[in-house]
This record gives sequence, C-alpha cells and structure tokens, in this order.
Amino acid sequence: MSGDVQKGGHMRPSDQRRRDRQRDLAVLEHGGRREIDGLVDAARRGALSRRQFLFKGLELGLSVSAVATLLAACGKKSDGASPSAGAATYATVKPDKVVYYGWSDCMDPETPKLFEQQTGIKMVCSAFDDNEALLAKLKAGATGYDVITPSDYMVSVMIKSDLVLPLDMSLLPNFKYVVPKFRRPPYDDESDGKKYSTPWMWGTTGIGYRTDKVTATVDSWAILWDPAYKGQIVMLNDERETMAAGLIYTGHSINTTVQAELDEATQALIEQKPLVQKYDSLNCKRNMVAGTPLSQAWNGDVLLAYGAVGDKIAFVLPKEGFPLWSDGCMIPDGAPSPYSAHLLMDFFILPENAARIVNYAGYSIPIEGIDTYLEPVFVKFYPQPAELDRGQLYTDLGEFARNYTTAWARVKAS
Ligand code: SPD
Repeated sequence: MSGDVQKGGHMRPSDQRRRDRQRDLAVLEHGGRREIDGLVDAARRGALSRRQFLFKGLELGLSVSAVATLLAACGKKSDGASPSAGAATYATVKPDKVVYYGWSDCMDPETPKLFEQQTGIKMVCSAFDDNEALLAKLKAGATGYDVITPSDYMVSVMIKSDLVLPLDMSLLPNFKYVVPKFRRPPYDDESDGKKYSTPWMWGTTGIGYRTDKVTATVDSWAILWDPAYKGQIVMLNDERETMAAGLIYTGHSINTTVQAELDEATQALIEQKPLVQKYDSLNCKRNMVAGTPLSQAWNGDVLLAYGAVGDKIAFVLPKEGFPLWSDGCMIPDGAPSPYSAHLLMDFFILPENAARIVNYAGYSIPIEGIDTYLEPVFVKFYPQPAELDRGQLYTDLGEFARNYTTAWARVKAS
C-alpha cells in the first residue's frame, strides 16, 4: 500500500494537502505564474465571475484549495465585488450590450431605444415566465444575463443561494427616488451589510374576466372551480401563484408550511384541472383579447387587455384574499457586465423612465414623483386601500419550498 493511502483506499487529509502544494508549485514553476497573476488581476477588476475564476484556476492545474486562497486574496466572495469588504465596486468599462431577462409584457418598446441613445449600450430583452424556472436556469450555470427580475421570495432565495452580486450603490444615484418603505424590503434586508436588489414592479394577482361572456358575479376564487365554465378557464403556469389560488380557495395562507394544508390545496387544483383550458403565464393579454372568459391573472396583464378591447374586460381581487407581490432587479453571478447592469437598473428608477414603463405594463414601481407622469387608465385596476388589507405577501419558505415544487408537479402531472 502506498504511504499516501489509508486502509480503505482514502488519502489522509495531510497527504492530500502536501500533494496539492506540490501540484501548485509545479504549476508556478512551469510558467503558470503570469497567467495566475492575470487571473487575479481580472478578478480584482470585476472582469471575472467567481465561477469563471474557479474554472480557469483549475484549468491552469491549480488545486481547489489554491484557487480558494487566491479568491480570498482578491477579497471576493462573488463576482466583481470589491477587494474591500462591504461595498462592491465594478470595472466601469462600457460593453456593447446589456441583457435584460424579465417577465413577459413588462418592457415598453421605448425604453431600450432611449437607454441605447443615452449610454451607447444596446439593451437586449428576453422573457421568463416563472421564478422557479429562472432559479433552475441560474443554478444550472446559465450566464449571459446582466439584469434579472425575480419576485420578493425569490430575491431572498437568490441571495441565500449566492447566485447574485452585491450592488455598488455609488452607481445607483437614482436610488434616492425609491419610496422609503421599499428601500429595505424584508426579502433584501441588508443583514450581511450588502444590498442586492432595486425595486421593480409590484402588483396583485386576481381574476380577469370577459364581461360579455361571464354573467355570474365574479367576486370569489370559487368561480374558477365552477363546472359551468369548463374549458373556459386559464390559470397561471406558476408554482407559487397557482398553488396560492388553491391555498386561498381552500382557506389557507399562500405561505403555509403545514403539509396537510398544502395537500388540501393540491387536491383542489387537481379537481379543478378538468375545467382548465391551459396553464399559461405568458399570454394573458392575448388570451383575454381572444375571448378567454376567466383567467387567473396579474393586474397589469388585464390592464393591457383592457387597453385593447375596453369594457369587455374586468378585474377582481377576490373577497377571500389575493397575492400581493413585488419584483426586484438583480445582477446574477456571472453577469457579463455588472457595470452596465447598474446603469440599466439606475435608468429604470429615474421617475420619468419608471413612469413610462408603468404606463406600458400596468403595474406600479415604487418611485417618488412618478404620479404626475401616469396615464389616467392606470388607476383602473389599481387596488383600493380597503382591498389592500386582503392582500397576502409572498415569503421565502426555505426548505419547505421543495414541498411546493412536488405539489405543483402533482397538479401538472394529474
Ligand atoms: N406580464 C407578467 C408580469 C408578471 C410580473 N410579476 C409576477 C409576479 C409573480 N409572483
């Protein structure tokens, strides 16, 4: 048996460390020092993500522990962060483009044009339809996105999963316009001394319906379980949102961590499924305009449909309660340009820019001074103060989130 290997075939930790040291020295002796210096320099300038740094270090032949030591020496926990603890700084080199990865139907066509005119950076947009899909994509190592817009609970999950970068607030001078109570939301509470998100849109989830097709009173989630509307109901295709409809319908919190309550909601959604024409989060406006009688819907999407066909469209926040959500803008770990991401996020929260986006998408962005720019139609589906009392905010469910994934998969597979 070799001196390095214990009984059972495992190497002793001290021997492993000795081997690693020998390997690292060999890399240095064989001309790797210049490349390693370049790597460290790139990391310090914010040009390399933590993951890229790791892969490149391993590619050079360094041991994992050497790469970790070098990362620590760069003062970095994650992408592009400053060598000094606390505040992050990023290389201020302008790239050709910035990639925005957000919810569908949320970006007015003028914003990319104006951003490019003002910064010289092309804004490229693409859409995701569900927080969990976004999470899975980033966990699988997807890169190429500069700005993402996860919702409340998912902002918290992204931070805990180390999938996003801390912000450099000196690159966000317009943050002063953010309505004070949205500056430090519970899902990004700066408990580690860092800030990871700027506010994006907030809104409600209720029932959109066609007044020319639904004659019954629409004031309860129960109508989405009414067999009279078999094949005329579209539900959101969204793990938390669709489960929330089932949970509120069965009398439970949208954040329950009681398995029996989740089971009850799951059963209700399984029983509802024969009535459901489809699960679809991307085409609410188009579906309603085309005549879908009943839709579980986000208020802004219903406002878009109202803009197209007027009073045939109505929206209700059911009497049993409804989800109140808020999305945030974040920079994923591995973003090609954290700097341009900051420029775009800062652009979004300038009052006239926020107002233009709100006027297009129909949601709210909590920015002071935008009211004067808002179009009157915007208030059409705006929740009234008395209605807001029935709203439920989403929270991060921690480990229990897995049970929602299982429950939602059961509904989809039933
Ligand atoms: N057009 C779709 C916009 C959706 C925005 N937010 C969704 C929140 C989900 N909890």
